[in-house]
Amino acid sequence: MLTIYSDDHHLHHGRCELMDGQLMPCFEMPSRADHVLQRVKDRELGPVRAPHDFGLAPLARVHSQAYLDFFKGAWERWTVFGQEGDLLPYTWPARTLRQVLPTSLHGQLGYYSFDGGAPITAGTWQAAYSAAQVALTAQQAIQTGAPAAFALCRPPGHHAASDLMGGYCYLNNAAIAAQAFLDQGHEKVAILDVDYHHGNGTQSIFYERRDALFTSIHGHPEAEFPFFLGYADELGEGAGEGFNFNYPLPAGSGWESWSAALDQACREIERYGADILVVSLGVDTFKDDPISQFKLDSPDYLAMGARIARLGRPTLFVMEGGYAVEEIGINAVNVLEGFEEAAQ
Ligand code: SP5
Ligand code: ZN
Repeated sequence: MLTIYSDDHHLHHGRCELMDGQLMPCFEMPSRADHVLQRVKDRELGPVRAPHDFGLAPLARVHSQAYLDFFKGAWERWTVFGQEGDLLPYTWPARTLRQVLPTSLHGQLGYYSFDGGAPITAGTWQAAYSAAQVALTAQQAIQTGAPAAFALCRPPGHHAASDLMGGYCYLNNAAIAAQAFLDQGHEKVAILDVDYHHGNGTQSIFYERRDALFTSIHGHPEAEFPFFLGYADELGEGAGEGFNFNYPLPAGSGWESWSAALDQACREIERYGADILVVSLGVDTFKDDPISQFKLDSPDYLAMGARIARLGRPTLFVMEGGYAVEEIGINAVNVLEGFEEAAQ
């Protein structure tokens, strides 16, 4: 399988995130992608290529222009304050407040974010921009005939909505690629989000549309980030009604219940008749993940890939979460190897 990868992800290394009530060192770090790349090479998964540059237009198909402009310019504005550290938001337009765009940097950052978990550093824009190009380059490989490809994206993307960053995510790599498939002639794209956390950004981007089916298996939002989306009764709205399926599972879930949810999601994808599949590949479902509560073990990821292969669709894998850094390469590449083994 072809892997697309850019070294630019090293430009993004947040110092701190606000999580569980405290400022903590970021769990989302450059060594994550380094380990995945190393495993791709060790296992001789296939060629590794650098991304092409498709520019901003395909990003603007998913994100608002105002959001892109803000994100691109935020660090420059922050340096004017003469601060040392990363930029984090601290006030959000919650209930009773107005959805109004203030002029101040901090006001605007609150407007364009939903948590304190996505720090902006000097290199964050470039890293996120390149990650989106990684996804688009892998998408193009499939568009031109490859049966599958792996977009080794970092930072991840599935929490980012049209005009919101959060949960380590800035640009929604999977949604940008899915939209590119639609813009290039596909009519039905299915997204399968297997990250431990609900892909609230991806869901919201496609919630009122029927040209993309969103399915997600994740920790129950009653008890898990992002808390405010990802419930089973979210089925889509308007033209998108019936094209959104969430499978929230309790803490402690292992392969038995997780794979039963995967079977259900796969059945929906088959019923939908997707002509292309985008997998938001997070491996923070791993038993030793430091911020997650599922119990998948490394061999389970081989079975996950095999089940996905049985869908028989051209498949784009987009890297999302996974914070057990030592094992992230084994687990992510196991999905890809399980897929390839079963696809033959
Ligand atoms: C892409 C992705 O996986 N983003 C995840 C962002 C999660 N941020 C909040 C994590 C809260 C973790 N709470 C863990 C409690 C265990 N002690
Ligand atoms: Zn996650």
